[in-house]
Amino acid sequence: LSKMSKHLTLCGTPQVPWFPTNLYDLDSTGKEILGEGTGIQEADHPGFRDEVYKSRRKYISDIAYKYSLRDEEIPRIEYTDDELGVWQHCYPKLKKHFQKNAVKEYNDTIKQFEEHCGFAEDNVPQLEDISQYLQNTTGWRIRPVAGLLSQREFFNALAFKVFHSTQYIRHHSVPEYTPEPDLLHEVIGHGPMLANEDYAELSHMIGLASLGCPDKYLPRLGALYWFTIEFGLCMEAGQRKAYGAGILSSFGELDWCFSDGPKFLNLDAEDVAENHRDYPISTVQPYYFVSDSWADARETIRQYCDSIPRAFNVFYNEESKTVEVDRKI
Ligand code: HBI
Ligand code: FE
Repeated sequence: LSKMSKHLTLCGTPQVPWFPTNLYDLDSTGKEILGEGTGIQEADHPGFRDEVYKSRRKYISDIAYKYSLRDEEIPRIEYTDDELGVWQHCYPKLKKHFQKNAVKEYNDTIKQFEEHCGFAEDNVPQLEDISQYLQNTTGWRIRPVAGLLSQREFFNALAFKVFHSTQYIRHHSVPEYTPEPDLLHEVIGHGPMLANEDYAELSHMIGLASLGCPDKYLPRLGALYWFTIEFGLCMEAGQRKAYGAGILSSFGELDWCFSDGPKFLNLDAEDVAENHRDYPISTVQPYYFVSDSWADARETIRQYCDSIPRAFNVFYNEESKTVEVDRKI
């Protein structure tokens, strides 16, 4: 109750849900996993009958549950031959698409990741090495998580430049399919872009806007996150290029997105938040949103975030890794 009362007096409005104001507050979150994170329930999950795989998932999930942001480092995983095999199959094959279809910023950072974070065709990178690199470039860091979090918890962390990343790898029987975010989606899709300020700022704005926001805005911010950070495209020298992690980490999305199949709409944050909240999560996207530039993407997201009714403003203090809350007069 003390936390709640502190925020309540700070914000002075009864309907403000609790939100973290210190990086280490996040250690008390991220424990409730939606979907298959804690064990594989769905019979259509490729690992459903594989006891070895299920105990492997539990072992890796336990690392996430035990980890604290105050710890020296995220424990390193000795990936098995099966897990390395999935990486060796996917990473080189995905890379073939990037030169032509990924934004320049992505291609620049992938080179850095190969130099500094152990990215190689025959090596699975460690979350700790990526987190260290991010902390030294854009100030972002990774926190291991066992699976999908609530939108409230996932977005709260973005306000502190914390990206929750899974550490397990999809089942080796279908290397090109995963029913849930796995290490490949996170480190090939999201990782490189979090090292770029223009892209990382989009996630940070959404995170800050989510702090203590009324519940009804979470699915709206979710749609915004989905059509930018997960499936966004940006114009580059007159060509559409992908920056969304859900595109860059998926063979199906890359093939479809760069075919003449999908519709492409101009990114308008208000339109996305109000009219595009019912996107499919297990098939390719019927349409994508494109921005003319990073500045355009930032501007429309900022405008929407500023329009969310909240009796206070928040400011992220990079040095102290805290969020300062100022009541609007
Ligand atoms: N949880 N661990 C995790 N990773 C995500 O990408 C994630 C999540 N919870 C909610 C969520 N994403 C969605 O709201 C967004 O993808 C829109
Ligand atoms: Fe993702």
